[in-house]
Amino acid sequence: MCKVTIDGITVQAPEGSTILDAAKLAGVDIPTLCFMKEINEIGSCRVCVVEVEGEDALAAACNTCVFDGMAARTSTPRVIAARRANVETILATHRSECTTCKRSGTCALQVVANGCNATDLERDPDYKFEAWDETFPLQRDATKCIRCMRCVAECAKVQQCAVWEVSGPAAHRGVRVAGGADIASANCALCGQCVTHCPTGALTARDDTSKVLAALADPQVITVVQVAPAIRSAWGEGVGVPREEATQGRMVSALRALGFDRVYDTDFAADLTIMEEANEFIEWVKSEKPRPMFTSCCPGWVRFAKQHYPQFVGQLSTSKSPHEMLGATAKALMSQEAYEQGKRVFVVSVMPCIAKKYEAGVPQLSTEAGPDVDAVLTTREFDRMLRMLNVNCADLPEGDFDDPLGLSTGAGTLFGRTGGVMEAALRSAAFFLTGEKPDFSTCDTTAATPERPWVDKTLDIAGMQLRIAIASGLSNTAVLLDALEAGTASYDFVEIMACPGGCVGGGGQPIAFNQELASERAAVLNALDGADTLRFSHENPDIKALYDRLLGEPLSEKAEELLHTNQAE
Ligand code: HC1
Ligand code: SF4
Repeated sequence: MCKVTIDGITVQAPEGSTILDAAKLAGVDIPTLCFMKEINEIGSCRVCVVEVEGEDALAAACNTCVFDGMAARTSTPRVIAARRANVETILATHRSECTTCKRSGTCALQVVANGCNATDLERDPDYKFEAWDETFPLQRDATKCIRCMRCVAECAKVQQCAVWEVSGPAAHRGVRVAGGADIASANCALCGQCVTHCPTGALTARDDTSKVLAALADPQVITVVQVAPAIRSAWGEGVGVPREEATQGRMVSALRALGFDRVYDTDFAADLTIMEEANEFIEWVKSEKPRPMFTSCCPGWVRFAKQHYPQFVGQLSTSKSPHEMLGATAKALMSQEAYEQGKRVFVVSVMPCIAKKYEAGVPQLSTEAGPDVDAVLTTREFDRMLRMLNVNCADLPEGDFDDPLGLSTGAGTLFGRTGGVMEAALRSAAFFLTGEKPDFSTCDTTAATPERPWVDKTLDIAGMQLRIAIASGLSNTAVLLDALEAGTASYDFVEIMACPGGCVGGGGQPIAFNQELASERAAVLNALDGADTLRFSHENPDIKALYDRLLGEPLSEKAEELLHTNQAE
């Protein structure tokens, strides 16, 4: 232990702690910008500088280790002046347009600049605008990049994709797509983790709100909105409604207040996915097909598999992801009547995800009624629309989803967190195999470790020993896939989610600087599941009604036509 004094407060800090760690123990807040614990500790922004007694140079608190007897001051006039000068250097090449920037209000640079009174600016007007494909779901504005390297580290270390690099001649050195590639061909999984870890507005998602507003204003269009499981855990964050008041019912009323004609629930379609996927899995385990079968509802994972592990693509479930299933079903049920009225159906998905914007445009994910989904909004765009239309979210009444695609079970809700698809699928698969409700939970699995960063379990179902595994985050996924490839791990069924923690931690979720909120949001979904009277997808009465009315039975010809696709194509 080291005895360390920060601003006159003495604490005992473990050997190897940084000044930032010790300050935390002392309850002293030091601003940071580029720092991400264990991911980006390069001290490049110099915002966290402090004065260490007996040393001439200021030290970066994020990567300077403490020593026994160290005394540091975090807000001397010299520190404040240096911090302000460092921030002003960043601002000199940053195109500040805070009134219109998408990150206004959640921008870490804005907060730090305000906090150190950085007002006396000499701006470099020679902003480096760089061409970018405006149709791509991931957008980048180089004039707002502050070269903190957080995206570089997040993409390479947490998501294994290494899309970004620092390159260019000295005067124009900056973050670029690696190898000078254009982003569309750069093996980006579209997980959006670089966006949620960017401190400024340099990285954003393509904005599709105008497209949706145009559909809402068109009297010839019947607008259908559906909302992903994870949205109900986070939508209040961007409109200032506390988590306990940002209920599912208020979320439904908020969507109705935006003017959508039908408000449906992707959770319903998650139950539908389970009907198909659980039966697909049962057929799989009874066959000689290669193991494991992989879930395929996360498009970031599907892109990653196609880009980096094509040998496993043929083992992806053919069940479409829930929002695609809901879009296809809504259009199958509504298009004829709409056509007779001279109208068309327009399906909008509100998703915590950027890759869903890509998925909606995949040609195979359409039927004769057109694309399953016409537009995808992230949670942030949903919140932006609520602010645009001045919806007073805190005062909204509790609303109910519309029939017949609105009723869901707790199993469907669990899709939004890591392990949820597996849990929902096994609840029903076990019932289909044994005729009895299982009493196991996939939550009760082995613990993940850095060397083995996934969880697994062997289940005894109907006399079969079924080995399952769950991973989230693409670096973790890569370790699991390498183990499968090497034969050091072997499973029957594997769930992968590209974003750490699953969709609750998705790249389209509201951004809170340096806070990882996935577990807090997952707790909301677990509570909804626990409180639900229906907790098995196959017990959803509206799912049964849909099979009676339209689909026949799971894996029927009609179900294959509407609800399945070939990801290997
Ligand atoms: Fe997800 Fe899914 S759970 S992919 O993680 O299968 O985005 O929430 O909507 O479609 O249901 C995301 C979340 C979401 C689909 C479902
Ligand atoms: Fe990397 Fe994901 Fe960002 Fe693509 S979206 S650049 S894979 S972090």
